[in-house]
Amino acid sequence: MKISAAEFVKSGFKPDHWPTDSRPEIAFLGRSNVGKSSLLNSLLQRRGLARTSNTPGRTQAVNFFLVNDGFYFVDLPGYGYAKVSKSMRASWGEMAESYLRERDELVLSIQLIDSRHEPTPLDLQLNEWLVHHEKPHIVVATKADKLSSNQLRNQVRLIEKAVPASKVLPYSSQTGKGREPLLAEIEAALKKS
Ligand SMILES: Nc1nc2c(ncn2[C@@H]2O[C@H](COP(=O)(O)OP(=O)(O)OP(=O)(O)O)[C@@H](O)[C@H]2O)c(=O)[nH]1
Ligand SMILES: [Mg+2]
Repeated sequence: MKISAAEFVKSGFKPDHWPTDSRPEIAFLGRSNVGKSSLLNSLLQRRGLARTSNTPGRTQAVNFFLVNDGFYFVDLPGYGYAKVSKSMRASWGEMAESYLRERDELVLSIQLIDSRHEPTPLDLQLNEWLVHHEKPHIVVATKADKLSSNQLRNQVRLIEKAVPASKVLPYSSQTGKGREPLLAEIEAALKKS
């Protein structure tokens, strides 16, 4: 898939702010600072389109980016940022949760997990939620450039074991590794929609 155009459209803090044109949507989910906005920029090859930061919780609203005038990339707030977290609801922006629950336009959820670490309990909880609700999804192991190829292989295996019902793809927003296979997954999900 070739990206010919990409633009920020809007930030939504509640469902009536979401686009109403029924174009299909691809959502990026994962804990704060895992690299959601960076992944989105890397896929679109547009540095700085989605704001990235070292400060966790940078993305607070649901941000919509129109791609090729045909579909949206949706950058969701990160979870695991609230100080105390007993459940996904308590720890994660309510926006993100209601988006996932209600959004009919959602054709693919891209769940990001940091390749350097074991999935967190919230990562596992979200993954189980996606599997249980039969949401089409893929897991991306982020920041792959921070590991040697040996380490990366081991970490991907570890993540695969933790999310056995999901496909796992390594990715580096720094080098673009994993970009083509992930774009192919996105294209396939759009074709099905
Ligand atoms: N080396 C490396 N650093 C990365 C990669 N992806 C993201 N980062 C860095 O990780 C930090 C967080 O990235 P963001 O893309 O802002 O993370 P986010 O998931 O959108 O964070 P929130 O919006 O706070 O939920 C930034 O300092 C990025 O530069 C990657 O593939 N490789
Ligand atoms: Mg972000």
